[in-house]
Amino acid sequence: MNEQARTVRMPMVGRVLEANDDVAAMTRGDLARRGVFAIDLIGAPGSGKTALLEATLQRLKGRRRPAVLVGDLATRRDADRLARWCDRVVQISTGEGCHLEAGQVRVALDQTNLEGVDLLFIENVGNLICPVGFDLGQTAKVGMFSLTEGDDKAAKHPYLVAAADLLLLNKIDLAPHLSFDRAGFEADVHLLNPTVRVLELSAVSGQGLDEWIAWIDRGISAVQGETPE
Ligand SMILES: Nc1nc2c(ncn2[C@@H]2O[C@H](COP(=O)(O)OP(=O)(O)O)[C@@H](O)[C@H]2O)c(=O)[nH]1
Ligand SMILES: [Mg+2]
Ligand SMILES: [Zn+2]
Repeated sequence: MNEQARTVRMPMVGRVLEANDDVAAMTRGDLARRGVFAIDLIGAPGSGKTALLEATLQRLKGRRRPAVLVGDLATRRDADRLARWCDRVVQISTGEGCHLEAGQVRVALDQTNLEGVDLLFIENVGNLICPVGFDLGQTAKVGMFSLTEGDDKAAKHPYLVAAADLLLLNKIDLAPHLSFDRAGFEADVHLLNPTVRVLELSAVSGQGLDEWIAWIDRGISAVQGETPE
């Protein structure tokens, strides 16, 4: 057998904590009662999660009332970046934890004034693998890939692709400098999740942000039982 080509299948790091799902269900109920559209944003370190949230918060200023939870092993650098644009930001320090869990989100929400909040962003720990298996009580899971990661990453991370309600392909401004097969990437995505939308965008140039904001607006309308404009 060709050793280089051998594949060893590993079980998904998944629903190891049933208690996690119970806590997530409570959070989901609370957020739904409050009319909060909650997004769990999952992507690799450096894919541009915080950059996208910075650009998004700027665009939503004065029009929506967002809150943000951001998970990292260490530092509150992301929270400091985001606090420039939003006054309800909580950094969750996970220590050695490589994903957020529902209990951490619940504690952070208890420390957040949710009065009037209609939108919650949860920036998960930079990791494409185990965050997928931990329900946080979100309304939607958004997966982020970026051009600098290479066009094979959707195929290599099937659980995120399959679980995502929306996939973002960030750093599209760098396309002229990279050999990234966008059609091949989309084909891999749609083999794993035929209906998911792939939204190409750039947190830096702003390309695609109108569509992203429109998707968020539709999510808020749906949660609040409004007819979308
Ligand atoms: N060219 C380009 N750079 C980006 C874009 N989004 C993020 N970056 C850069 O990528 C790096 C990592 O971004 P960051 O938001 O910290 O990623 P995170 O770890 O996923 O939160 C930073 O240097 C950003 O300026 C983008 O759309 N285009
Ligand atoms: Mg970040
Ligand atoms: Zn983990």
